Amino acid sequence: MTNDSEIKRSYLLAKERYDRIGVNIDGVLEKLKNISLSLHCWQGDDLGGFEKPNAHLEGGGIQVTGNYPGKARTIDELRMDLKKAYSLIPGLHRLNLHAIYGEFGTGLVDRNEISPDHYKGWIDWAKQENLKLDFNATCFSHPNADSGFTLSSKDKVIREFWIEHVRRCRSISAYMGQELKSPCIHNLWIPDGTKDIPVDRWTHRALLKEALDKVYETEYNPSKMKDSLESKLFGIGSEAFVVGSHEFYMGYAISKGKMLCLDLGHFHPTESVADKISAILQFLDEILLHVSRGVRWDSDHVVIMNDEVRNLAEEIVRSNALDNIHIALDFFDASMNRVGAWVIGARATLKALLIALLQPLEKLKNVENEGDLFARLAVMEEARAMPYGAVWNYYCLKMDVPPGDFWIEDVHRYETKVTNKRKN
Ligand code: RNT
Ligand code: ZN
Repeated sequence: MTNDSEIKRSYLLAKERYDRIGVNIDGVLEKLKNISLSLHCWQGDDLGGFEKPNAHLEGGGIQVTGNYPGKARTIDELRMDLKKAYSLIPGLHRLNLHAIYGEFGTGLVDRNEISPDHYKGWIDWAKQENLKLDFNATCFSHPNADSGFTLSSKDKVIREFWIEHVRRCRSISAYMGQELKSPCIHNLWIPDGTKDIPVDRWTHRALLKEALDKVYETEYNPSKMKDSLESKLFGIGSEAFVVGSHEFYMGYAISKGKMLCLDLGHFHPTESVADKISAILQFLDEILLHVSRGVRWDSDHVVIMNDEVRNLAEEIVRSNALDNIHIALDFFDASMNRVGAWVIGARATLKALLIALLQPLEKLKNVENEGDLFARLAVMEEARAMPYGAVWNYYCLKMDVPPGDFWIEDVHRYETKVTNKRKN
């Protein structure tokens, strides 16, 4: 049982301390409440999807490892698990779907045949649950992606197949956005690249540019859908060359007014994604973030509140860019309870945003402008010891979700009652 009065008492003490450093907690909590994370459906079933015959995640530069029991096997199970996860995350959030999660009936509906009808069930469910949707083309786990190339393939038939898929995904996104009255972000990531040093980088990039121009021919009203493009440094099997690199998509996005998607796991380990925010937003109005955690060769570990995530949140707040940044989660770990993984990542991201909103920004700007560099660093350091945990617990209580670690037992209970009964 949570001790509500203790949480309130700690909060009031914390509030006094924040007042003293010039931070208005009520304003902060109001801002936090307005932030919606886009929760990725694919953590719930290890990116399996619901195509028949079942697609297997093979190749495509990404890999899920682990065989923890209880993954969602059907759309209903996935919805049930998502609902559980949302109930443990404070705030109102979005759902990020991949194209392979449609309701395709019993036959095979190939990727170049999908239509809004296949996602009607998700839209109805989203309406019922008061969720908004985002969407992604699935350009991997398919025989036409086996060569390692999709939109940038030298094979015209393959290229056209994927162009058709992505075009359809954009129209499905527009339909979702219209139905749910909130712009649906359609994010495009393709696995294209090579394991070893290629000779002809040029042709693949030229082909990708040409294919993208076809994909984006149809213009949609931004009140219905918005496009974003996601770069990557390397993937499994594409260590030497990735067609859709950061420079490639940044050039494309800026020249066409599209959004850029920055995935925390897709850059050199010492490169700071936080630093890119204020640079890119000089040229683009909006950015999509894939909050993830890279660990050595993997770019998709469960998000925790590490320095990278904290720095990112801080930079968003310092750039006054909360309205320009869309925050999605992107990780998949099949070695632990999947609902728990969603909740860890979402709560960590929100906590980082809370800490960022609680920073004594005015004070920091003043000492910086005065050239007092020692004080700037000292204020930052002392801010780390402020009692944000008490504010977080109070916020959870206010938002009607378990504070502190009380949600862990909820996940265990759900595991015993629901997911452990699934025979995979
Ligand atoms: C892959 C990208 C991409 C995927 C999802 C499933 O490296 O990060 O965003 O994780 O599309
Ligand atoms: Zn990503």
